[in-house]
Amino acid sequence: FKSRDIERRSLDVDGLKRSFLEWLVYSVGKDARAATRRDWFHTVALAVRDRVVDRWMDTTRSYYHEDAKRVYYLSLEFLIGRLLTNSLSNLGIVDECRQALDRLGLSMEDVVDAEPDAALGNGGLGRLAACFLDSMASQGLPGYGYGIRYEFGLFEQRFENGWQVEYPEQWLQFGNPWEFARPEVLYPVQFYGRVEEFRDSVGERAYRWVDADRVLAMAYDTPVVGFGGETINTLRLWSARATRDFNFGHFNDGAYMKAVEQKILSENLSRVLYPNDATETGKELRLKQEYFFTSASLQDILRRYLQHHTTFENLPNKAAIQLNDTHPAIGIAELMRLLVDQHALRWDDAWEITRATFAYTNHTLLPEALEAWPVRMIERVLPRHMQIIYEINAKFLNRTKAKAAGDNARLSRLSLIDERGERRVRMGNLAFLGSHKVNGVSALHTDLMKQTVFADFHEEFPDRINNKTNGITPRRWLKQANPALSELITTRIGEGWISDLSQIAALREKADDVVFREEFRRAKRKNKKRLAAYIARQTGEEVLVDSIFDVQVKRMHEYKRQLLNVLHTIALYNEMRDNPTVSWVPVTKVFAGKAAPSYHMAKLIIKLINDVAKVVNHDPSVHDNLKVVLLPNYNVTAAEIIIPAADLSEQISTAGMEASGTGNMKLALNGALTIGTLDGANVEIREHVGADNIFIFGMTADEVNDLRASGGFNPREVIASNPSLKRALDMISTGAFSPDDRNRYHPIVQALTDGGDHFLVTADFADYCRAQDAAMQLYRDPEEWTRKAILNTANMGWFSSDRTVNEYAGEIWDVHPVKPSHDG
Ligand code: 26W
Repeated sequence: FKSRDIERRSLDVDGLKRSFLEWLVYSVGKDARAATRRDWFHTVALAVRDRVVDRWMDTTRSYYHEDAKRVYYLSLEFLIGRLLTNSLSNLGIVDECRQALDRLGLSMEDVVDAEPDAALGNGGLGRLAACFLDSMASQGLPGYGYGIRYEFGLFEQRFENGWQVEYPEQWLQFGNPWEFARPEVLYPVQFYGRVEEFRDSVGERAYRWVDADRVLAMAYDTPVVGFGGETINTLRLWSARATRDFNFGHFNDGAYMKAVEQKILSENLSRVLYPNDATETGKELRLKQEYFFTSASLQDILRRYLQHHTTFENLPNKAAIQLNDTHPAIGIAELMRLLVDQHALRWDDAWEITRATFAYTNHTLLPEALEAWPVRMIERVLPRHMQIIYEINAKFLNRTKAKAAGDNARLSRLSLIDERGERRVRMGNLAFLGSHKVNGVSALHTDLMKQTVFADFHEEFPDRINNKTNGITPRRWLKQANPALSELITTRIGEGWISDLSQIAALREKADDVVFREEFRRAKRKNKKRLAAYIARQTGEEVLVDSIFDVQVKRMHEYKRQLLNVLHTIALYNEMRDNPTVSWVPVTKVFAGKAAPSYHMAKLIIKLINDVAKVVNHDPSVHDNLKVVLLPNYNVTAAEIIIPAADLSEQISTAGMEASGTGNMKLALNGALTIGTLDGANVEIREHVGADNIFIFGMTADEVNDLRASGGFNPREVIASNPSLKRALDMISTGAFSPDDRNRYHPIVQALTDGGDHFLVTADFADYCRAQDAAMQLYRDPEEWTRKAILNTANMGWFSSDRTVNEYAGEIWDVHPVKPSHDG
């Protein structure tokens, strides 16, 4: 027993190898001859998990013994991607594992590639949550992630005839070696029913929620390995389980099967992630998902708190709950319900505790993304919560200044209920009111929050809104994804940058070192070869490694303006055809991203990119100087291959519309130069990397605002005055890229012309082309390009999510690192 015990912890090559063989036989149930790559992945993951478990329990025990204040990050999305390389790297045993596999005749890459990508998120918001988990664990902060264990993650995207087609993402199909099922951690969550009023023991009016349907939330825990392996935190995801209680009426009716069917249906709650990024559909199942995981998480948080406390006044000193957008905002009403109805607190005390415990992060200002649930729906699904929301609203509106001033318009804007049309609950207002701090995710976005959606609330509560500019984890996005560059960096400045990215500033002086530049280019070239091979495998297209890799990877959305990039591509194609004797800088346009399945315009843009690629890539008159590729199924795993290989990073949203962006940070950290608008965090990236080392173009957020306020502009005039834009648009509209269906792109052309060009694509086109030309000219001078690329990497230290999380910890959560004791 003792020796096996040691075996499970051993971090050397021999110990790992013996563990692998043991796990393969006794847990996977195969011998080495019969094992598939997937069997080996499961084997290695289980052996690595062994190396984590003791430290995980130590960490949890230390938090418990110190009764440390914890932070709970409530998020409907965690876009974590693969975990094997991440765990090995944070444990510091990548090489040992590679050697152990080598001795077994296996390739580490093959084993790593057998892991499915955990895509429990749509895009930026979900990935941010995953970066925060890594940063909290890496800094010893007592942070828990709470979310849903979706059986199906974000859909798998394939292209069929150039169109996006969605397939279910069955990431759990072959089991998940990282998670621990906790069948004993089970909480009831109710829906529907009605509210009964009664008199409590002291004769006060009280309420209970009765005749409700019940579902159980069952916990699955995944260890979150911090860098260095000191702290191992927990990501707890809830899965819906049917209750065992039966409706006896059904038995008597002989409807046993019907009763069982109802139970089975209740498990649909955790079946699938909604694939909408920034469009709210108002579906009842979605509301139920939000309440399901929020209620289970709050019950769990209170249970943990009550291990050390008997009253609730200390809850805000022991728990900080961060709402990742409004998706868990119903938690404010739920905590009130738990405190008032179940624990008999007085309303005002409960409200004070609730507000001191919650904080809310806003991730978008797009009106179509702001959650507003119909009152009728909440009344039906969560009747007691609707009452509580009314009560919160009444008390708030009664004491606002607007009331005194008789400013009814302002009162109705502050109200939790939107009374225009069908009455709806504004979840953003609820989240704001129920939180002690509300933050935006970049300096510009936070300013715009104060000026737009939350202007009235900001006036009412001037200290509540604050900024926390997003960040990214340097472990996954530099160390793991870009071994070539990270090894080079470490040879020059040591490895302190991995846990303190500000140290990467030491590379600044290396920008003038001709030898370092050569090595930096060599690392980039290696990554570009890797991407070229990936492109060939995925699309069959051969691209020039020496071309500019011009990369736009993100969700497909009109505001992100992939169309602007496509129009430039077509204009460049025309120029190259018109001037075949000019020596062009070869360009490879790399696109990747998913469209929401119901977002027809975004899907049409995908088809357009594929159609343009087909024409351009097969036109011999451009001599391979231009290639266009749209990579399928963009996810964290694909990002790890694409981002380190990029030369140019496209961050070209209409100013004022991208809350922050985080892909912009990943690309710049990996030495890509940004071409972008002054939107989101691009503004701060420019400040850090220097205006000389970034290509900024286009209207500012203020200019966009003014233009729209003054009644917009006439895209027809802009188009008529720009021949290359006119020609590109004419080609699209006359079917040059869609000879099989010449009207296919009518909706796109329409939106850019008579539709008024809401996203100002035509308005920014000329300046975008100017910036693109400047980038192409600079690329002709490899030394100068590399110098700027190095300065990008060197100046991105501030954008570490360690810095972001520390700001949250100090200014919102008041949580502090805990050093786990590892001596039992
Ligand atoms: C279904 C409704 C809905 C509404 C909003 C789904 C998803 C959202 C998210 C807020 C969209 C999102 O991911 N926002 C992104 O958040 C990132 C992290 O803060 C920012 O970097 C991006 O700019 C922002 O678009």
